[in-house]
Amino acid sequence: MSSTTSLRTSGRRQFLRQLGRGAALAGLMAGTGRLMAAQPQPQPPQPPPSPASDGPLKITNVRAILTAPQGIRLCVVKVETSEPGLYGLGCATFTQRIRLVAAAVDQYLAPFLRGKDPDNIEDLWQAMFQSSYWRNGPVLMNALSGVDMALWDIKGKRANMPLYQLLGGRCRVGVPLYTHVSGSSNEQVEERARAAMEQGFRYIRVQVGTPGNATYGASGGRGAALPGRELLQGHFEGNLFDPVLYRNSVPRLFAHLRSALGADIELLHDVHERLAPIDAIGLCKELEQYRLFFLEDPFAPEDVGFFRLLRQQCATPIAMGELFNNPNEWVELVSGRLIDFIRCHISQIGGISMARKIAAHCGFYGVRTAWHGPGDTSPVGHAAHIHLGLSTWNFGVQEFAPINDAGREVFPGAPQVQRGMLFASDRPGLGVDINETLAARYPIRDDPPFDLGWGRLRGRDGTIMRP
Ligand code: GCO
Ligand code: MG
Repeated sequence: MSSTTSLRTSGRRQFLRQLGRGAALAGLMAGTGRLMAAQPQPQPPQPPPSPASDGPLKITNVRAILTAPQGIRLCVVKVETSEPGLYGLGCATFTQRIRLVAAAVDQYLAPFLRGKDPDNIEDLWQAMFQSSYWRNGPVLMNALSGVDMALWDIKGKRANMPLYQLLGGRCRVGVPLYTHVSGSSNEQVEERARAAMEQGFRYIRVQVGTPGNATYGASGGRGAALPGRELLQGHFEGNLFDPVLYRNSVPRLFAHLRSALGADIELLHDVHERLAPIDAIGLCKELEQYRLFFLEDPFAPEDVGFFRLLRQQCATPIAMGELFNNPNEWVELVSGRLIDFIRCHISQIGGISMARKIAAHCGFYGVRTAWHGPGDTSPVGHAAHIHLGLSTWNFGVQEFAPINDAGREVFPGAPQVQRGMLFASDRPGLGVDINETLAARYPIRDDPPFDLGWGRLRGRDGTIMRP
């Protein structure tokens, strides 16, 4: 071997070691010719040691914690560091496929992250994102988001500041929430909406069931009673949903609520992508007179092309985004001013780092934030919403699902609602902890009725409907 070849070979080895990737990657990339061009890299300057430890701060472990204190399966990522007692938490809840997220965290991200500097959040984000080559799917994005939030939590703890301070400081005192109100009749929805108003909520999402129809977000039966149900027996399992019954029930609900509750309360509604696009357009037009705060998910993410048509026809404010996980899904919807509220699930999109970028992008186009905050968000995730909500000027409203006593025990510092708002504590970082001993007392269950409930909504002729 000539000395030049040996120099090149040893430089290449050093390069691979620096990348921490080894022979497998070399094999994968051998055909590209990129490695042949690699020259020995100069060593980067060493970062100053962390004041609280002997050497530079390092990630020592990363793991997924699965728990279900409220019966809903939650995934929290814990990132531990070389500084004793310094760790961060993030929400990675994709409840429908939660064990896959845990595997992505434990088996892929943990070995990738161990030994790295937790301070370099953006760099680690990009490295994790690129590390699977195929990217932007919900499993990997949830895993990455959980780590991202945990890194921000660590940074807040290191700075000894609540996270909103690092995100630019407060734009408001608290974060106004919308609450969910549903019922099996318009009168029941009205009664429950009044109770929510008495508790101080100024934004209320209303959903009404129609008897026997498996309407999203409302009681009224799982579809068993709809005439024609027996035709499906023996052919298909599932819950019956009739879009016509649903479509007709919504304007009646809003007519009732506006006459009963007046014009001053903000009302919202979630279509949950359940109508054919043209029917959703018709619904938006009919609802315009009731002045909704927003109507959510009128179209499925696959049908975003209809937003332009909708915009030309009515001024019902539109919220969209909980199913998004790829920038291609929101960039042009926002810059085209085709929606009014972005409501991504922040553990689907890349955590706090990506949520900040989205919020900033939206700010230029008059689009406000309304991050997705259903029951399948951990208290750690809800806390992230508070810090984003406090520090984002173009904030709109925040969704929140109540946390029960078990949830509060498992997650000390879990956010508390006061008069329809959430407030940040002065604890550093996200401000929510996890008691792992208690979390283990609420193990997640593989839950066939829940798991199989998704993907078996059927129309009267047995056709699969959107969830
Ligand atoms: C909402 C959502 C949720 C989702 C749920 C899926 O607006 O709150 O639509 O209820 O259906 O998060 O797991
Ligand atoms: Mg929704």
